[in-house]
Amino acid sequence: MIKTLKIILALTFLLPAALASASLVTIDSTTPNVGWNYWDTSILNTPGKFAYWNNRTSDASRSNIGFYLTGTGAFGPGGAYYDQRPIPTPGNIPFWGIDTGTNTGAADPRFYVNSQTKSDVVLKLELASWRNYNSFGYYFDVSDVAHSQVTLFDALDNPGETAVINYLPNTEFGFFFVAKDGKKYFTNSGFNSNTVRSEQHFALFAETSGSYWVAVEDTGFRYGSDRDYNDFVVKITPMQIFAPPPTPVPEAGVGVLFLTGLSGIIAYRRWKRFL
Ligand SMILES: [Ca+2]
Ligand SMILES: [Ca+2]
Ligand SMILES: [Ca+2]
Repeated sequence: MIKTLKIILALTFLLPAALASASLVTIDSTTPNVGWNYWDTSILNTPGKFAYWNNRTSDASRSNIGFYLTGTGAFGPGGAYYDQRPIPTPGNIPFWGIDTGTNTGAADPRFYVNSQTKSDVVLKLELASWRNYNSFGYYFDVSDVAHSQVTLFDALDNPGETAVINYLPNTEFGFFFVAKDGKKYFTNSGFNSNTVRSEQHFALFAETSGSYWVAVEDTGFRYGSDRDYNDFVVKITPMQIFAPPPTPVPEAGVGVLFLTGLSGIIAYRRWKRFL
């Protein structure tokens, strides 16, 4: 009995922690029918199938963002980009987009992020002939896009370099990208340069850990784009900056208990009754 209760107690502590990390970042969008899309690695065998980022690339074959995240194709053992694979490999994690109806798997033309913390950003991949020219950042005032842009990585930054997104309390923010040809892209694609307006050049993938990946396509869809979304890829990890104060332990002598929530306290009291 005690053993079972200990397991319940352990799960009670783990669950709020998991929920807390998952809720550090939310996605803001007013587009109908959007949500997280789950995908099977088999779609990668058929370019154009299901996901808007699943296309034939002009880099080494089988290297779009789906192959990168799953460490397969050109990112698998013996592949042309094996040494650029992510470690650990996040796998076929869900992407943000239309998730119901006839357009399931299509891009959401407008989305923002809302984070409860500041975040670590790591530049992970640049598979693009424009890699020494492109730049990337975020905009923190969606009503004043022109004056609220913060560049995180400029043209000569390379994979492995890091940056930080400052804590933006209760603020929607988006990402922007400036390509070699001067075209500018935003996660709200209505702000894009004239000739590429409303094209979604970002793909957002989420890990259960709370980290997320932003993958960018750097070429306008009417200007020879291959829509492989591997041209510029970052991993973003929210950092918990406000630790809740520790809850006083009601009685001494039962060991050190890290009770962080009401459910933990209730579980503890129920456990005590069995002693
Ligand atoms: Ca670069
Ligand atoms: Ca591309
Ligand atoms: Ca590419």
